[in-house]
Amino acid sequence: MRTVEGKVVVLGSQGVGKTSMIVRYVGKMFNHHINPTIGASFFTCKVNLEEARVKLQVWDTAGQERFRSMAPMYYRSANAALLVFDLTQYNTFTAIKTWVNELRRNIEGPMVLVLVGNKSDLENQRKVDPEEGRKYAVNIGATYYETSALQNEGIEQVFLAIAIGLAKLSSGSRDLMTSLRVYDSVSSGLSSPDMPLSPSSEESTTDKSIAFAIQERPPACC
Ligand SMILES: Nc1nc2c(ncn2[C@@H]2O[C@H](COP(=O)(O)OP(=O)(O)OP(=O)(O)O)[C@@H](O)[C@H]2O)c(=O)[nH]1
Ligand SMILES: [Mg+2]
Repeated sequence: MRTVEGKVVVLGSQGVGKTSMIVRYVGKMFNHHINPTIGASFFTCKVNLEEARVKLQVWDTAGQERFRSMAPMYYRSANAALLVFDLTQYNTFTAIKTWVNELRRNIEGPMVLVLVGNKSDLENQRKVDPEEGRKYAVNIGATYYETSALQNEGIEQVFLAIAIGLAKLSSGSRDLMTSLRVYDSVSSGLSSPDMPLSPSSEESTTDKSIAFAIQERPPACC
């Protein structure tokens, strides 16, 4: 079985629900008292597809303006970007366009893009039309999802889309191969302890684990 390891950066304005989405997916819960992310947090999870196992290293960035300058550290080596906005705050959708322009300016290789409008449970406060989100996603070559981390809607699909995108990227031409790690875990003997080949792990479609969550402090100002 082919194993693909890729880095995912999660970008978006403060408070759009980036961490809540990841915690919902990885931890299967919603924390009503989540703190704003400081610097960045790191999570890992695995998605088993028919054609490959995909191991995601997810970098959850901080949306607060004071951490903006740290973002390049995370997106430069990323194979996929999860671009999250809040469906009830139009300015957070506009902010995505700034992120996309920045990625275009700084990233040369191919990147899987997934655009997400979160907080779909707040339908009566919606400010971004689904059609507008969809159109913009097509424009930038992304897939579009609307989610509710609170009500656990659409979250699985988002991570599945990333995994499928990375698996496709890894089977593209060599010229397109980026920093993705691809190996055959059986024949190369590269199976790692955290990815056991036991029948139980094969049975599940997704295996999510919080490897560790770190809170990185920004470099001290001089
Ligand atoms: N109604 C609703 N609230 C949500 C949802 N997801 C997150 N929230 C709330 O939005 C607020 C911000 O959530 P976070 O996950 O911390 O947002 P973030 O994007 O990680 O924010 P930063 O780390 O500061 O960039 C919290 O009060 C969450 O409870 C959702 O799907 N629906
Ligand atoms: Mg956060």
